[in-house]
Amino acid sequence: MTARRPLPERDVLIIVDVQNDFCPGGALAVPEGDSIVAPINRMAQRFAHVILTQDWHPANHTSFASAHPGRKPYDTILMPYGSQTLWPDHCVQASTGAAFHPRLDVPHAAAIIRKGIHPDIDSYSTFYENDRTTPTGLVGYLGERGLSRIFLAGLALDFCVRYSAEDASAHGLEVVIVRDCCRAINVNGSLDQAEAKFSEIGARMMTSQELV
Ligand code: VGL
Ligand code: ZN
Repeated sequence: MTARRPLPERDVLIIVDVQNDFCPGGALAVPEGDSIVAPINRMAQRFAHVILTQDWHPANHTSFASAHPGRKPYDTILMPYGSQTLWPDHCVQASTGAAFHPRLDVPHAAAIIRKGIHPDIDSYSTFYENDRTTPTGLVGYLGERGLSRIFLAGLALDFCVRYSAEDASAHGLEVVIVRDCCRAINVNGSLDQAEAKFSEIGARMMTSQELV
């Protein structure tokens, strides 16, 4: 891609969960999670369409290990909607941990999709909750605006970014992963599984240097 040529009108950048709790010092810190903030800010300037997502759980959310006596973070349990990794309490609605990283600077973002708001179900994908059927409305939002190619950046590569990519691809959207603008949690083989999924769905890998 030639530098500075305007991106096609159908392109949208989705910045996933760049929140304090997913950065070093946070409750569910992703290694180097904060290192993606500066390149994301730079790259976002090239996009006319930007959407932010925000993990946004009620206290006692079912994805928290603390809600399951005898369980600890990173255990896996079976929920009515399938298998669920249990997490430390994180991104509790309106807490400092749930706030965007203070250096995230994307004032032209047009929408914020909040996910994981229902007490009894987790949500990684920014399109569907983990039952894979309860929608967030993002498919309709993108469709109505004619946005058909999504660039994904953020945290965590092996959870929210991965499931967002899968759902987007299932809806016929073209998916680009901006690899240097993502970081992974990497628990129980999740990073390898995510990479395998990305190639299975034909997601394109790019770097932010190719975009700025
Ligand atoms: C996420 C674990 C728990 C994510 C959210 O956004 O990737 N991961 N909640
Ligand atoms: Zn969460």
